[in-house]
Amino acid sequence: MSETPTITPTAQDEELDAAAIETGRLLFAHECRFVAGAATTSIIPDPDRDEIAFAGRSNVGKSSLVNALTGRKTLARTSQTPGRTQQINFFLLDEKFYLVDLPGYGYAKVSKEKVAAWTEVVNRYLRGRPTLRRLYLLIDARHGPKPPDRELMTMLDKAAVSYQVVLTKTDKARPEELKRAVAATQKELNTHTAAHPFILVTSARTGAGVEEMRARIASLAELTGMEKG
Ligand SMILES: Nc1nc2c(ncn2[C@@H]2O[C@H](COP(=O)(O)OP(=O)(O)OP(=O)(O)O)[C@@H](O)[C@H]2O)c(=O)[nH]1
Ligand SMILES: [Mg+2]
Repeated sequence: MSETPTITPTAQDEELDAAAIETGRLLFAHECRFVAGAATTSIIPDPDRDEIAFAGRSNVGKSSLVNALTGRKTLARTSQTPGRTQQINFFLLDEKFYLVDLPGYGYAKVSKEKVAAWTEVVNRYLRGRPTLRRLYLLIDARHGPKPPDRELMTMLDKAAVSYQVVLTKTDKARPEELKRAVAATQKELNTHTAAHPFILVTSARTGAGVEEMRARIASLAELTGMEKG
């Protein structure tokens, strides 16, 4: 395990003050409950509230980050085996907005047919969700963006879905790996129109970057007025 990374979201984005961190903490201290698991587009909840979603390759740590943000270890199921999340899971935070945990793309250890089926569901969801305010695209801090991440970015640009990259598992990344991943991601972001220019840097294991991310989401919620419909 390496030291806590020195690159933090605040080093690159507008400074977060203590009040913003507290607002984020308070928001995520509210109740968060599972409301739906959709394996087909027909049973996705109506777009009756705003939402934010978590996407990325299998095993990158999407479900773990949802748990870290909400401070609940077992809200979203996680696994060492890629392909744990096989449906789109909706969690309602503070009765206000949904956190959406998506199945991963990439090297899931399940049948090709199954992967193809859920990829289709995820793509349809991403292209046609008017209430999706921000997609967090998770990328492993040891590896940086891979071809499937680029493909997703291009698709999101076309669909005009606002998204932001979150580097994950920084506790496992050596400082030079993290630096390389940040540089490669920044270079990639320059070519994508719908991408947020700043990168969030997190570890669900150590909690690094998690309170900053809560604060960012809280300010996004204020900005878009994420409220009950
Ligand atoms: N060291 C470390 N391990 C992590 C971190 N986040 C997740 N993991 C581990 O990575 C594995 C995959 O985590 P998940 O959260 O299930 O990943 P996922 O992206 O939801 O995976 P799918 O549902 O298969 O797409 C689990 O063994 C987690 O414990 C982290 O920040 N640091
Ligand atoms: Mg998962």
